[in-house]
Amino acid sequence: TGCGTEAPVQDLFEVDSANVQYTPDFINTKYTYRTTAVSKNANGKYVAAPKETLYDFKVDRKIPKLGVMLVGLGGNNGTTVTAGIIANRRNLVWETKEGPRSANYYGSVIMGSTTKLGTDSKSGQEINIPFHDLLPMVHPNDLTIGGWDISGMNLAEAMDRAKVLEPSLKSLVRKEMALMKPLPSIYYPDFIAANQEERADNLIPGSKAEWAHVEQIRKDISDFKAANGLDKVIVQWTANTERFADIIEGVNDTADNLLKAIKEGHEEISPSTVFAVACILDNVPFINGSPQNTFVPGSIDLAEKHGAFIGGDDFKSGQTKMKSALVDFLINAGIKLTSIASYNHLGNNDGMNLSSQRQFRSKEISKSNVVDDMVAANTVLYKEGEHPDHCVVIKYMPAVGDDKRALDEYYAEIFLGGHQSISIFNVCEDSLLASPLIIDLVLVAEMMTRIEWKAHGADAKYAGFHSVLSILSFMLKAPLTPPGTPVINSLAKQRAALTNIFRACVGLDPESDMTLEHKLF
Ligand code: NAI
Ligand code: DG6
Repeated sequence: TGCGTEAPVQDLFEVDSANVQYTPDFINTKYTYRTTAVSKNANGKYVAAPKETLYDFKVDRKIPKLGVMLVGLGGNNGTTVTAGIIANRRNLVWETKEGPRSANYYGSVIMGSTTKLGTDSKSGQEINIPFHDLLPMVHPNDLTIGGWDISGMNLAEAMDRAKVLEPSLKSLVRKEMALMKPLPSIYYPDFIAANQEERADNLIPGSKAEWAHVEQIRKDISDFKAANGLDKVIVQWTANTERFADIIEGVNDTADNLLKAIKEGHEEISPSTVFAVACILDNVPFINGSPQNTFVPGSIDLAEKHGAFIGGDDFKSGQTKMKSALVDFLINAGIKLTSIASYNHLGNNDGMNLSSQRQFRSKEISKSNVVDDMVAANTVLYKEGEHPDHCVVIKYMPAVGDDKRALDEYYAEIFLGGHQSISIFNVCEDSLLASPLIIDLVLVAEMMTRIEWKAHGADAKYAGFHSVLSILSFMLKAPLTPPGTPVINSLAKQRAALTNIFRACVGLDPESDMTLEHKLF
């Protein structure tokens, strides 16, 4: 290793570089960030100049005992992810009509995918390692799970209601799930569909925002932490999609106004924003897995003031994940995509909530914006302001339950006026696709709490990443980014950002895939 002590044996690899030092507690790295600065000269010609910036990264190697609290614990996602973690922790195997199945983390980029570490110095072959081993990350089997729901069902009954898991698997986790009961939550009926009222039987009193709600949530988190001997907690919203909140000057536009509005019981503050505020005040990372505008400007301002992490919005599981890969492929292949017709129907409780217009509108917005940056980047195919037609339809069809059907038609113009049509029929088992994303969001958000960096030099002070964790974009449909910074929707770019930031933390250059070592004649 560089000039420090040996990396502990639990690390799968160590970096042999003078720029990287391992101590028992930290990995310290001097990293050269190489970019290209572009300007225009007097003749209007672009001038591209290679630029180098030196940073110091510091990664805390101590893996904490981590808790995750889900808002919406008794829903389809909440029960599926909980049962999935129990199944993995206990290495369960269960019978299905196709034979025995065993617990896995398929669908999690952190637990189910690998990344290229480098090239074998002797054979020239790629060496790939599990993504999870790039940095010292929490293992999902070690997560302690808790949370809130407006429905008071224990998780065994709630997983039956969800109709997601095989009966044979349910019977193996039933005992443990039955012992788990969501904490009472806040319910402001105007924010979710009226058809949800029936399940709202586990409530903290009050039907609009109030400061006591913030305090109760903060208490719930600190009680959960103490009761389970946890070092850290991450909170994630996987509750019903809310309608958008109006952005009102003096109410939710700044941190101070937002706090005041909650104290005054303003009706335009949503439950998800109240949860976000409670978490931010205690520096508990808060991630929004639904499409609504939880992060009104005042909550982003508050997070920045407290240096607290927030991330969102809306899990990107089946149809949209496919879209952010396919549109990237088409446009980068020089094919002019002219329309996307995206239809889907589903029959779970999420679908029932989305059958209400105002909640559907939140989802429509988050599903519609996912191609904007890819279109805007291709100035050869699209004139300024030109955009493919894009239509999103969602219908509630109880019979198909959680097995959402997504039908997409991509229509594109090709060489010399020809056309290419791609039709996709995608059966997205909604909660089984979303649950691994919930895990990834927790693991990455936690990792980010242990990374500090600064400009290289004696005077600079270490700091964390910006409060808005745009590194989580791969898992999210409408990625929240620091105010004024670009949104990246391309799935490939999102994964590259995640991989290469992690590589930078251990002093490794971005993986360029140039493989020049194999190309010299
Ligand atoms: P679900 O309807 O089964 O579960 C939501 C749960 O939240 C319910 O148990 C409900 O009682 C509870 N809830 C509602 N308001 C609450 C509040 N104020 N406090 C605490 N609990 C509350 O829905 P599902 O399928 O689990 O999805 C959850 C959210 O994730 C939805 O907003 C959905 O749009 C979003 N989502 C789901 C994806 C998926 O593939 N399953 C992907 C992308 C987003
Ligand atoms: C209808 O699309 C219901 C939604 O909640 C989705 O199932 C969820 O947002 C996942 O969407 P996608 O587009 O990532 O499959």
